Amino acid sequence: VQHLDFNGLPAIRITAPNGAQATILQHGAQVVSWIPAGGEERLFLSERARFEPGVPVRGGIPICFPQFGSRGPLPKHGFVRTVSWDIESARAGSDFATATLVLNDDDVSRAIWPHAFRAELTVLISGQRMDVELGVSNPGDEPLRFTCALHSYLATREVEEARVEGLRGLRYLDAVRGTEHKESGTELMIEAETDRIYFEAAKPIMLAEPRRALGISGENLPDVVVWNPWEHLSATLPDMTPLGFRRMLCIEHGAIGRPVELAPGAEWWGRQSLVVL
Ligand code: TA6
Repeated sequence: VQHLDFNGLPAIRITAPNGAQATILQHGAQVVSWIPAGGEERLFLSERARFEPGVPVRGGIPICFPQFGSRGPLPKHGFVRTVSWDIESARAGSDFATATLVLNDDDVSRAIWPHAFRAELTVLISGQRMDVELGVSNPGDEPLRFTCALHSYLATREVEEARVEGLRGLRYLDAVRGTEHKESGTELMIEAETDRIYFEAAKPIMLAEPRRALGISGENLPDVVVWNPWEHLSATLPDMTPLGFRRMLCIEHGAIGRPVELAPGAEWWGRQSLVVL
């Protein structure tokens, strides 16, 4: 376990004995790099990402909480992605490494969202796999209600050559057009701006590229967002390079369609797992 400065922000790097490695910023508890054992970087991080307190970092796995997107009164994607989390623990075992970061409510959070909460982000890497788990507990005396997502920017060599499999038959919201559909294809290809929320995706998803593939599965995170800004939207994002959109595809498990309700004293967790296939 190594503490480091990552473009000016404090981070920790966990490395398993088999060489698998992940780097997590305290800013947003955001995973910004994952390299499986003997492999290559699997997360996209924009070359123009900004690394400043209060600003979201473009790439890696931002945590959207307690609101996904603009589906409510809070700032877009909530507020935990732009504040500093504490490192609770980090260690390596015989074939894994893990770290947990925590965030509790404080004056700043209560001014935005007037609730007591405790959030924990645990990253566990083994050879070819990374589990990212968000845990939330309600220490207050009123119910908590939230939506969330693990907004994973997966690296692609060339997004137009990638296919997303495992979505067939799912109901989805096409957020580019504002229309609802049922997925009829066995493979989704990314050839234009794509922003979809697939609901109740029970089966694993696969991101297939020529000569490599990644399996993506969720537990307690029933919905899956697929997002690529493509050329025009990307050009309006100052933290993306002109060709950056070709090197990424966001596939994000979340609890979006049905908010999570936590009674006083209750706990919840949701996990997304990435596996090199
Ligand atoms: O997850 C998809 C999405 O909600 C898109 O609509 C897009 O706006 C994206 O997130 C990125 O949001 P951001 O606030 O990080 O620019």
